[in-house]
Amino acid sequence: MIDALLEGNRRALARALTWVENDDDRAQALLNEIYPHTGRAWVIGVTGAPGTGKSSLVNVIAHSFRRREETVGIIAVDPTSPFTGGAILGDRIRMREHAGDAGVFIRSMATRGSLGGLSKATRDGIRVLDAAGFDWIIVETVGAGQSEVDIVRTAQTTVVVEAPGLGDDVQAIKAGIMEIADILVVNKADRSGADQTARTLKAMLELGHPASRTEMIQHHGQILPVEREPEADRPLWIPPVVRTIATDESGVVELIDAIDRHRRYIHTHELGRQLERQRLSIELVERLRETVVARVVQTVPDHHIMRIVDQLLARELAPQQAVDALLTLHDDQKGQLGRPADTQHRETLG
Ligand SMILES: Nc1nc2c(ncn2[C@@H]2O[C@H](COP(=O)(O)OP(=O)(O)O)[C@@H](O)[C@H]2O)c(=O)[nH]1
Ligand SMILES: [Mg+2]
Repeated sequence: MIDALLEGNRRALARALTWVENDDDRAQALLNEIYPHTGRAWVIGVTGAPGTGKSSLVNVIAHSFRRREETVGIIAVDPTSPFTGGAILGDRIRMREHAGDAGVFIRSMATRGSLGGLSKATRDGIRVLDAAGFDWIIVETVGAGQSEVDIVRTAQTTVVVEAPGLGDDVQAIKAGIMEIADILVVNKADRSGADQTARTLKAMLELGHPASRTEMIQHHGQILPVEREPEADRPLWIPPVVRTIATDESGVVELIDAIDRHRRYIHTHELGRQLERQRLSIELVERLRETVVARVVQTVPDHHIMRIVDQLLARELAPQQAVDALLTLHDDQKGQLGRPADTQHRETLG
């Protein structure tokens, strides 16, 4: 299975992605094995409000890369409507369009379980496509909240898509995703209001919007923006505003050019490793949090947890004391289940 995947076998790829999506036990074993073969693809995140034309754009971006004989893996994540609506249907149509082209692989990820689970599944899905040898991986996600922002942060180049006429405000500002945009796209440039939307975005950038003068730093697992003065040897990346019409491919050459320029910027200034380090440390803390919570919930019996909730209600325990109590219960429970080595260690310590 691993060999087939590394050779880019499509059936192995589809199966691996299903395991990842379902959080199957086999997924973890596979991911451990393929990890050394990852880190080669360039990941593009495409985000924006529903209906802005993300899927249509991803489609034409993929066509452009294919014309250069570069391969493309696509993951479409739609946390808002996993089983209903046009998203999945649209992706079916799209898949048919690329059918028979071994250089494109498209997968829709449905939401099962927590949003934390979704960003984990997306990251793992990216690694599966990466190991299978795709040059580019495009992740399409609805920009609606923090969890989507987290998903987008796994990308090397983030494209935020706007469209005129979706509301009075620029959607991305509301969702707080402007700050993570490397490239801003005003799609549906054939519609009236496109110029106004582009002007609004440019004005925001010129006003010194955080995106134009800050960089993110990783601090104890959280990303914080820091202000940075321009340096002679490393100019700031100012997100370009690109106008496109996804349905007839206008502006797509400019968009691809912006993506290429952004990738070159990161290479030229040797930022790749530093940014990857940030992404990995954030992922580490996220996974640690998820694993610790799962372990505690697994080992501590339900009635103990309920009793702690009762104590919270009765104001006998403060919330942080409740957490400490749960962790103590977890440690005790583990002691009772007792591996001999553990017990010995405890006695030595005791
Ligand atoms: N007029 C116009 N319609 C577009 C354009 N791009 C996409 N659409 C249409 O907008 C609708 C939503 O597009 P879709 O790609 O599914 O948006 P998504 O929800 O952001 O993925 C579809 O009916 C598209 O055909 C465009 O540039 N101009
Ligand atoms: Mg879509």
